[in-house]
Amino acid sequence: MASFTVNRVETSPIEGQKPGTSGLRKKVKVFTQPHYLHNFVQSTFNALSTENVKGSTLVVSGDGRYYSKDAIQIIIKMAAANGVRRVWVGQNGLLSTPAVSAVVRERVGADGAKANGAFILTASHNPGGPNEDFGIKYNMGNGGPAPEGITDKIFENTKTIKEYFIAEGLPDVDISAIGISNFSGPDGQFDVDVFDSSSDYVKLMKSIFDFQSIKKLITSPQFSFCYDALHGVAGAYANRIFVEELGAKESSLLNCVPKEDFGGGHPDPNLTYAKELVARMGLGKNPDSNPPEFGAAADGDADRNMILGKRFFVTPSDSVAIIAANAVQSIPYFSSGLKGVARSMPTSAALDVVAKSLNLKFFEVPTGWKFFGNLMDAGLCSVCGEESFGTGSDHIREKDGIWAVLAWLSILAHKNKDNLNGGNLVTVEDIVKQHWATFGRHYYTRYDYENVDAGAAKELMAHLVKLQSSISDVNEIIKGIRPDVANVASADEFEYKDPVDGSISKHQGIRYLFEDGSRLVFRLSGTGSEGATIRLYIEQYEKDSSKTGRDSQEALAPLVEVALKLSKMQEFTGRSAPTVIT
Ligand code: VG1
Ligand code: CO
Repeated sequence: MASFTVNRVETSPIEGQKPGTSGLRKKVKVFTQPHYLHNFVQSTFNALSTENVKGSTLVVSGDGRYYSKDAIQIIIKMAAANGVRRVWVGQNGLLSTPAVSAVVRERVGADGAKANGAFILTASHNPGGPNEDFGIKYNMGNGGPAPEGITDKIFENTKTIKEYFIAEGLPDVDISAIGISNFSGPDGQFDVDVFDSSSDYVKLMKSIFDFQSIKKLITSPQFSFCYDALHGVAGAYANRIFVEELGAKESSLLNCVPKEDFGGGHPDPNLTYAKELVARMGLGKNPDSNPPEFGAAADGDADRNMILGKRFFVTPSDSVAIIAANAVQSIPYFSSGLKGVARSMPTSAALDVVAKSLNLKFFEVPTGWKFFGNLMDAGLCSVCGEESFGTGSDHIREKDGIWAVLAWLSILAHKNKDNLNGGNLVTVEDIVKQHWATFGRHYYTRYDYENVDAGAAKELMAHLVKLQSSISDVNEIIKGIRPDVANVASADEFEYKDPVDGSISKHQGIRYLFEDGSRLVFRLSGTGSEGATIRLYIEQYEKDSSKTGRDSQEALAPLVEVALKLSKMQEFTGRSAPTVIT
């Protein structure tokens, strides 16, 4: 057994190591500066309680983006030096974000160990490569992202750090080969356990869904299927689940080989960046002529999902509402009922309407998955979602891209259980339109202005807050822009009091709430690595089922005009159009 000693390295604080919506995300060039990653990892160890470090079990893996392999070796050496007992690494350093959550919650090591926490190495939907982004975040023993109490502490530690500990002499571990390596250090034995990236996750999915009925759907000649991993880590799961377990054709998988640079693309599953899938599904500029019945895509770390039907886009806000409305009948895991549902504030109120009609507990939380975890741990929430292509449940404590696809396939399988021998297929579009007919439709769109000048973005937000002091002035301005738009009833900055631990999160987005239920929301992104990204969310409710079939950009045009003029978007940012419209 190789032995190692501990090196104490002097360091000094590095500016800007504040974790954002989901961890610390920066350019690779920033992360590879001397001490940069080390400072953040040591600051995290120092923010945790002793039992989560000394003698603990730590998962370290991620979406496989550029710099992950080096980062994993550094974190292993720092874990050893800080008295961690064992580090678990997915083969080749690959674990999707939901799989990390599943591993933390479910995996039992050969020696009976359970994980105390995890470092997830990902910048999610941001591009990867030597000139692109890297990221790191810490998840707790419940499998969910560290709450703000911990991330604030980490940030404070980064501002005062003087030293870190690393076992420089520990040899690099071969993370391409499954197996356990043992070492001995000053605190005793230290192990690195490299394990199969997908087996724990696949086992969990099989315990939630009825794979037999999904397989019947997928292998039926009436159905066709397509999945695009955008070269993210979802590819490591897609073949196992969709092809091996569920009988999909190999040709139904697009971009399912994980790549360090995501093939040069932007691993963000939306109508702009998932171009190939969008075309294959008969949407976009050069649509294929015979699209599949169902298509889906994932982001870099596979926690996001985009759901498409034949020539049809399902908004993520509708998706979570439809899953909630159909979960009990279609998904065995939920057969005894839902404990409650939750959405992030900017997500449309489609879920609210379902919750009301099914008499379910309902919660509205700030953006970012960490806020759902407390609700789930307290048994208050079963299904939740965000407008940003994030959907999930209390099976883990992260959003889960493949879970969302399996949920949709389950709903389709359930609705078509008597149709697969020649009857008319109930399609994705049918399900969504039926949902609108029952619950009404929330027209919804999001405008993203990426990489705008940070100062200008702040000024725009300050302008919007200032306007809120007089609603009558706001209504005056709006009447001048579009007299056909309803009056604003109230306006505020969203603030959240966690019903479980009472913690308060302020400044979580600027809201303008209209008398007819329409909403405008403005937020600054907390996941970018450069400049600022302004997100504008626009929503309008239509209850009349004869009016739910309009094109959403057309239906929302008056509100969009109000939002852009009220915020003085072009004046502040110099942008005449957003970078991405969803
Ligand atoms: C974005 C989304 C948010 C999501 C977060 C992390 O945050 O809006 O809903 O939880 O990304 O998702 P922001 O602060 O940029 O708006 V992921 O897949 O990047 O971990
Ligand atoms: Co992600």
